[in-house]
Amino acid sequence: MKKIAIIMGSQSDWDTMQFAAHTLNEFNIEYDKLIISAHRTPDRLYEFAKNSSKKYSVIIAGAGGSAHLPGMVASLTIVPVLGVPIESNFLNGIDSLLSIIQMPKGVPVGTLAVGKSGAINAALLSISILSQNDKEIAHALTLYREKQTKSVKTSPK
Ligand code: RP5
Repeated sequence: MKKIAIIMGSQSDWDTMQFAAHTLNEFNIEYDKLIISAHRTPDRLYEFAKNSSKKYSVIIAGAGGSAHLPGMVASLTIVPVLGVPIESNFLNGIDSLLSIIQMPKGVPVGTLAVGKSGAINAALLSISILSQNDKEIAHALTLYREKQTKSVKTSPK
């Protein structure tokens, strides 16, 4: 089975992107985690994206600020790209969010929430995509949702 790729523009993004990795671990889904910067390592980006369809079924891409990594990767592959806007110092991630979400028509990036929630949901959405062709993953995701539902108390403490 093809893996998931978790890519990020910088080491500093790992504080957020580790939550995508933890979530994939919970489901025993194999992934690679890679630092690929669109502006600092453009050749690495090109190499990765051009070969990505051989190895990966979904790419989760975290980036902050002028966050062009997810869009650039999406321009070079038809593997689905899920973008996670990293919470930046300047605008708390609004800059990252708008950079990733505002892809002009033709090359989509599925954009998740800013920060930890986005990283976790990018992993869950990847799992949901995989579950369409894998009954075991579908079952695990259904159990995850049921457990989550049961964990919600009817009244606050
Ligand atoms: C982006 O610039 C990265 O995705 C990161 O969120 C941001 C800041 O990077 P560092 O200066 O911390 O390496 O490319």
